[in-house]
Amino acid sequence: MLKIYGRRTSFNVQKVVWIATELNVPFQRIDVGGKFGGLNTPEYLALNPNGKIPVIDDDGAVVWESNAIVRYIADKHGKGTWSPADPAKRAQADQWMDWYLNHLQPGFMGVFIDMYKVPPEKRNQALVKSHIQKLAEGYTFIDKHLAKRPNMLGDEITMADIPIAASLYRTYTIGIDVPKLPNIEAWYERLKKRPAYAEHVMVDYSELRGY
Ligand SMILES: N[C@@H](CCC(=O)N[C@@H](CS)C(=O)NCC(=O)O)C(=O)O
Repeated sequence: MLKIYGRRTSFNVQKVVWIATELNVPFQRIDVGGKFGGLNTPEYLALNPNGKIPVIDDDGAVVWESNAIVRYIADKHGKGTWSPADPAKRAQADQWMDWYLNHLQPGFMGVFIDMYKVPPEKRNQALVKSHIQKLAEGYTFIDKHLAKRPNMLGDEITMADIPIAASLYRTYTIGIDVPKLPNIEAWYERLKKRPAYAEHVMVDYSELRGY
């Protein structure tokens, strides 16, 4: 059976359990990281020498880096649906997953790490402001894209949606001002109705707050 290593409050673990659940893939999730620790043991480092979560062990197929895992699960269990069969569409899915990493994640994770995890008096406000600005620019770009289609690649949800869509829950609950973006807001409302998104992405992360 597919084993997914990583605590449920980890954003990068959430991407993986979300797609596995959407595709009805049975899995066992093992709590490691954060308050559970366990990332520095020889056994864990043999699985993921990078010492981070998530990592999967799918009957001997070991993969780490959450976007690579999302692609693996989509290719194995959702070819033609969550992983587009058409090479051009597949490349566009990769394009948006890579765009997320390079253009949205720095602002998104920056807000989380430099604002949420830091006590208010220790925050670098200029740095936090620049993360929020970058995040707003990224979402404004996506909002224009979504004006013409309901999901990143068109009518159907695919793996291209996973990283950007997963970021929305924290963005809208973390306590920052986000510009009014109607297409993103409508997309988020649709996502919240997906049982797998509600169960695995809309997870209380308040234990990670750095008071
Ligand atoms: N690029 C990696 C990032 C992995 C990462 O930084 N994971 C964080 C959690 S989101 C982690 O392992 N934190 C240490 C911990 O939870 O103890 C991925 O996408 O998988």
